[in-house]
Amino acid sequence: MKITAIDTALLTVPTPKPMSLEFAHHKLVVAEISTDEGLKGLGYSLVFGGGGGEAVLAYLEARLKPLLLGEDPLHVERLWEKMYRGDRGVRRVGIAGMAISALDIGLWDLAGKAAGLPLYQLWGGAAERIAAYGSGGWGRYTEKDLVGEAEKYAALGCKYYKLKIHHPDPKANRARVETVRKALGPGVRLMVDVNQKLDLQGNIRQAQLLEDLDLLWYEEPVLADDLAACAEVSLRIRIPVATGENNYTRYEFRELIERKAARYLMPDVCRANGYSETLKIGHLAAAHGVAVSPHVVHELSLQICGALSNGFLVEYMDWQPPDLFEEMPRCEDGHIRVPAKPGHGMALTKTALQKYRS
Ligand code: SMN
Ligand code: MG
Repeated sequence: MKITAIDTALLTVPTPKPMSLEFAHHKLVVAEISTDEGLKGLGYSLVFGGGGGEAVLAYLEARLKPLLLGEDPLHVERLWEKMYRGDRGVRRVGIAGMAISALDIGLWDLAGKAAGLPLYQLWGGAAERIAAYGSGGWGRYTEKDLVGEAEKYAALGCKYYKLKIHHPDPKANRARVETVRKALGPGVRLMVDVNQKLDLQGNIRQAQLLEDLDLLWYEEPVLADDLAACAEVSLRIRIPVATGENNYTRYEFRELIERKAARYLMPDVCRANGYSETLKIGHLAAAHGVAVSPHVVHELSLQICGALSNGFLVEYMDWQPPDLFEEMPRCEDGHIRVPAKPGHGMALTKTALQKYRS
């Protein structure tokens, strides 16, 4: 089989309320890989909030696409290496990592379709239904928005809900967490997300104020670049730390593991150089008894959790308009079934490209 064309597009997709209070839209960098045998693979990278989407597309088009044209798509590992080693002066993080991710996801979609298997089964098959946590709780939400969103996920059976703690006053963050906890009751456990906004002392103070609330995890305490600081937070606070959505390679995750910087690792398949690298990160984590809870894009991440015995929760953000994908995996009883179609199972609707093209 040979790759004959890669058609790309940048989609700008509006978000619903209350998410729109924080982000008006997200962008999707889409790559459809065609072959001489008629089989096609869909790859995309979700650019949350949209910032940098144009650059991801430009790097993919100019530097990566020429490396794949004419190649056999079933040699995914070999093609991943070719892309990863293509520009040694550009580290495969940030924009370049997101561009490789889109193509790697498209190559795996093709491989799954060629094998006639959903990816989680091709990769070993650990589970076909994955527990999901409701996620959102952004800083611009009022308490009413916050509780409304949390209750919506609880009504779908989700046993966990994650909110942001972005207020500069740690007591205000505590009050928001308490409000949600009171509204949901003991049946739903909470997680909090700092999104890199604090330093070591700030985290120690904030975490102390939250310690009695039985939180499942305390997320991304410090700048994602500073793995040493994350390790120090992990050592000094009593809530388990989760991190990884802004870490990109097996090497960064190895260091997070070695430094015992987190109890939960959260690679993002659209950032961390695709399914190929995320699977390696997942297996590395398994060797150290660390759980993997992939970051957002649950529709794609389900395949990773379904393939890993140390796969934990998928992050469920229900924001996609119904005319974007043909079928969006739905949450029932707090769980989402891994798509059973060959490949990753996701397809854009016939109208999505026209309607959302930037
Ligand atoms: C988050 C940040 C940026 C994009 C999507 C989601 C957030 C999370 O940190 O973990 O949900
Ligand atoms: Mg986060």
